[in-house]
Amino acid sequence: MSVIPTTGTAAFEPLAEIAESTNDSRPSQLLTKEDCLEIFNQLYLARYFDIRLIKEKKRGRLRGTLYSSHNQEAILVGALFGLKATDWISPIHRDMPAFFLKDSKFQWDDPTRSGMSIEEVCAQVWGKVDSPGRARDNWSHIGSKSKRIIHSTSMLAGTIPVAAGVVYADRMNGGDAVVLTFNGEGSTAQGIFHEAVNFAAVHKLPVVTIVENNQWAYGTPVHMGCPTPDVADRAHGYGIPGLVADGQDVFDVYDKVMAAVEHARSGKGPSIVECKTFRAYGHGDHDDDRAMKYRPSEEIEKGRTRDPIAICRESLIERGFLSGAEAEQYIAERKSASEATNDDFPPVVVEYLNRGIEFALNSPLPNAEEGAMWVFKENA
Ligand SMILES: Cc1ncc(C[n+]2csc(CCOP(=O)(O)OP(=O)(O)O)c2C)c(N)n1
Ligand SMILES: [Mg+2]
Repeated sequence: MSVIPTTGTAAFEPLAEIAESTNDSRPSQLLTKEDCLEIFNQLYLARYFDIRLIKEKKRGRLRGTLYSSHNQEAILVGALFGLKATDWISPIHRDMPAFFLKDSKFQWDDPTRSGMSIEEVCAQVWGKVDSPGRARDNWSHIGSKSKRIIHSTSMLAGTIPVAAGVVYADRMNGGDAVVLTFNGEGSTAQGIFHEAVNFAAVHKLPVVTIVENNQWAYGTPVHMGCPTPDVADRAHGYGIPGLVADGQDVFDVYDKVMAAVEHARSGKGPSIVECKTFRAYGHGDHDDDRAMKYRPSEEIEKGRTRDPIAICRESLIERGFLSGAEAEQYIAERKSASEATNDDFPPVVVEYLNRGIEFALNSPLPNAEEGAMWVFKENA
């Protein structure tokens, strides 16, 4: 994996260092054993959330469209792990776990942390009154100013200009916040993507654009949406760095995003971090059967071989952080929702999500009168 060649000016030094650094000097090598095990648990949590929702829907306990993040969890966990609580994020449809993973390092249950609680997120998924969206919109269409999560919308790439504006304002107020915007590779072909990244580049705003390149935008393959070999090549046009990360390797994502975050925080401006991955299922669950037809079966099989949980497990064994029976305790990798059971996941993960689901099931539906509220300004 390498930094895409840029103009080679000194402004890009920290990112160039990452590309050239030896294994020992990468940011992830400074992570402690506890950090690494926490990252491993977060991967399990993101995977379990996905698998459990698929099971819940099959049981008829859930409605709505599932945009699975299966096989893409390392991007969310690796990108979010090194952020400060004061940083902003801008997730989209495939990033549901980002809402509860933000600022969750060792403090999943802390109500004051700068991320949504698992209860809030589950209530959102179940369309209940205690959710941020109060059943008014799609699952991922939520945000929180106080938790520094930019409200997700359906308009692909439409939140990047919002993100740029938010950190522009933060800088003017003396803050040092960075924003991570998450986007599919298909979204990078939108006009607004170019406008927003250009604006961020001109004003040297601390905007890190994460591109989750899962090779498909609904039924459109990446080569029909992007003419360059890497989506990160688009960075050339804005005079900003473009990095390519192995999206299956949580530590490679962490390294590249941390380099981009440091670059942004120190005032050197935005960058693009493309994370190469593969969409495990259909665009949404309504598209699962069709996706088996428009994508060759060999491609699907190959794209799902490098499971992020397995790759993280191997790294932890290599670093001596996992060994013996402990290393083989919970084998969740390469299992579909119908194959995986609770025994494939650490109990802490299962219990955490159970609490969220329990809360959602017990939360009431909103009153019907709410349907006409908040469209126009309400009288206080
Ligand atoms: C501006 C805009 N055009 C089209 C759509 C419909 N749409 C929703 S998701 C999607 C595919 C997005 O692909 P990508 O950006 O690669 O993200 P992925 O779903 O693969 O994670 C499309 C075409 C939309 N929501 N917004
Ligand atoms: Mg895509």
